Amino acid sequence: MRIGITCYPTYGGSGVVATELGLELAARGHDVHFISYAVPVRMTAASERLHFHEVEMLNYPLFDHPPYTLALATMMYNVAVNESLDILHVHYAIPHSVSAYLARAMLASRKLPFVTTLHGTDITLVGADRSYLPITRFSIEQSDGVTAISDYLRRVTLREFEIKRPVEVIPNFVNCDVFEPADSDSRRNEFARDDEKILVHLSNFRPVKRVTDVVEIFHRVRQEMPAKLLMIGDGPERTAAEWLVRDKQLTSDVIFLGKQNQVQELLNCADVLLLPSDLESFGLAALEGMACGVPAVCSKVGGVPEVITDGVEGFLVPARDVKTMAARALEILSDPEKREKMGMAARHRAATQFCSTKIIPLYEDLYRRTLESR
Ligand code: GMT
Repeated sequence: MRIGITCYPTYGGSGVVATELGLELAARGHDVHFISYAVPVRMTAASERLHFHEVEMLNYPLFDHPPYTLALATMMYNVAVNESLDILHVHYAIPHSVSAYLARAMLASRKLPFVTTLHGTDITLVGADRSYLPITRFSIEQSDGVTAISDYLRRVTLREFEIKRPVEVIPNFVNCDVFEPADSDSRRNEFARDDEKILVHLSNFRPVKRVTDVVEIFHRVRQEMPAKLLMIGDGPERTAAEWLVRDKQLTSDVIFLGKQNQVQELLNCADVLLLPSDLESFGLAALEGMACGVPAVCSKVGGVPEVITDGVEGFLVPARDVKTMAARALEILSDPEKREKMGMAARHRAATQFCSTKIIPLYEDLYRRTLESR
């Protein structure tokens, strides 16, 4: 198939999922055309089946807000015509599904179905804003196929948006050959001494991620044992987190690594992953850690319980309860046997339920069904 994929190219779960999906589809012989305003962060591989089309914006003084939705729709139309696309797959409803709707309408005689994948904040935060709700609902209803990355998100979408059409759950996935437990080449020694434990956090440092809670949890752990915290990512809450690190006199134990691409190498150094978000529709970072054999301590919110069973692959704790999260992290870190057992369970769950080899065929099947039904 010739597949157009649109996503936000920035550091965020939906862009990561869309990019990894494109890479996997290309590896399986499909022609994949990414259409966005920048090359997606994890699109590091090059192949004859992977293409990128940049949406360029006309900056005319009249426009206070250049109309990206229209520029994107135009580029979708152009790529569809020039590359004979069979289908478009947009990740994150706003504004991508609206652009896809316009491109499909412009191509009426050729038929260009589009699939929308909902990721979370497009529904829970942005889409639920009353100013965006009607057009988000409209573009979801108009999509030829709709998927949500967890059953939690499917239920919220149907309820909040009163969607009448079916929404399928296709969970997020991880390449289990890339994200796998460390061998002897682990970079652990770059960050910690042998007697120190390593905790890790990976996100875009948005307020919903509660990165200051990560520091609070680490502070409590650090009072009990020698440890280091790796902070992977960047975003609006980094300054607050750095301030708290200085305030708690943890500067020599907390390492801010910024945005990284080869996150598997860093996850592989860790003993436990912290994800204390206020909300997660899925929690891709936790899954990537699990595939590397790292148990996670997460907030019990949204779709996270669909990925982690409390006490098996990690622990689920009510959001903002940093005291219990620290206690749970210590429980793992102070008991090597428990850490080993949970790490193995985490890897097993990731490999048996969320491996890309299991999930990518579900998307291929959806594309085929969507094409047949048009
Ligand atoms: O969490 C973010 O801030 C990024 C956001 C996105 O859309 O890029 O992530 C959402 O999609 C991820 C990939 O499907 C999920 O793993 C995250 O749980 C989800 N974030 C939230 O629901 C807050």
